[in-house]
Amino acid sequence: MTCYDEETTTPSVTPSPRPESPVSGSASPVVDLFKPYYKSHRYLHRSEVGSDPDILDPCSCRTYSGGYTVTEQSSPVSDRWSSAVNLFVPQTRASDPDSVSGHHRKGIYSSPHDSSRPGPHPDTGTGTSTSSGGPFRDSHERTNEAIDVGIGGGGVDDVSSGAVYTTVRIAELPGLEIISGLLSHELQQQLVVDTVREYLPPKEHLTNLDVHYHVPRPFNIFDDDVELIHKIPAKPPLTMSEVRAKKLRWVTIGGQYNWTTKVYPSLTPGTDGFPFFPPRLANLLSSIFKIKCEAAIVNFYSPGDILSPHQDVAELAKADLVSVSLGCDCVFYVGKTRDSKPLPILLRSGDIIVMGGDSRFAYHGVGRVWPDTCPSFLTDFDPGFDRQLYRSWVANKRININVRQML
Ligand SMILES: O=C(O)CCC(=O)C(=O)O
Repeated sequence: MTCYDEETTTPSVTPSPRPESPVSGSASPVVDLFKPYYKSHRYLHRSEVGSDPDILDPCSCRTYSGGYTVTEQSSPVSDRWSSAVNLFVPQTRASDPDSVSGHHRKGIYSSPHDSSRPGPHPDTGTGTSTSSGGPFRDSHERTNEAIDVGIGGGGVDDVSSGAVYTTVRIAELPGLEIISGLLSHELQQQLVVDTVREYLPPKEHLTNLDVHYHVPRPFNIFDDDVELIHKIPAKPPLTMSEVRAKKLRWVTIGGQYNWTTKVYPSLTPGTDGFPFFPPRLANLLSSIFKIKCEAAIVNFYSPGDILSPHQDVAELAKADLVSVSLGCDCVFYVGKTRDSKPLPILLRSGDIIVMGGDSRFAYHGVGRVWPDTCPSFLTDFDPGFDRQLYRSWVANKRININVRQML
């Protein structure tokens, strides 16, 4: 891993030392074109993003003029997805009349132009625009059109009416999709709760902390009565508030990728002894994406953390990689190779990046996580555990659920 600065708290255990991909063609890059972006965005304020034409905002693509060819499509949400969502969100929460529920009911899906989000409101003007030569239409206009005429798209085959989501594609990066508006607020809440309740606790689910500490299992990051004892007796323990504040960087679920040997376990997914992959999450994602969910890394970012550019090449499968963003906003970089100009993308809570096809092995990384940008629907609800602790933890966190098919 190349670390561009000292901001990453635990560089030796951050999830980025990926091997070089055979598809990149070159051994080590001659010129690293990602590096200047990390440097220049390091102190970029969130309010400045809207006026930076070099950063693609999936909610207002027409302001982008950074050189990539951007197209945007609105699509109705499918019945298949609605059913998967209803299975995912427990009935008690789904039946809350003030919240969301129900098949096809409007409001189950968050708007890609969510007005409850912090930061500048996206541009909802009308008309036809071009990025660097690629025509696209304003997403608001397309959204209405999609509702009115009920056209499909984005691989959805069983089309329902009402809810829509948007897919942004980049001509120079075929197979890359940025999807907004597919995950309702309630679904995002449930994913964050599941991260704490289901993904972190099992002893099979290793975290970056396991390298140096005895992590108590089931691991409960809100249990302030316990400390994590250092494996070297002379070293001080870690308090749970330090864990929450910055020290916890990732947990692996399902097939446990070994960051030292850089291989997945030899066990076949689904056979005895293979670590548990949460079935509801698998069902949810595989209902719409071309992936068998077998392994995932859940990344936890605090403001100041970065993830250096890398490729994800450990998986034998060429299936899509599906990456879900929750919590604070960030700038995500993606480029074909390390020495091609990366595309900076503003990611918000609920956005999904799909890396498939020719972009499955693209270089990517995270350059900046903005403090105080976690949407209120993720901070102000009852998560079922200590509300104060939860709130102060999530308010400045970005959580990324990065799901892969191994074989
Ligand atoms: O946090 C993200 O959006 C990307 C994470 C990632 O690239 C990875 O875990 O390999």
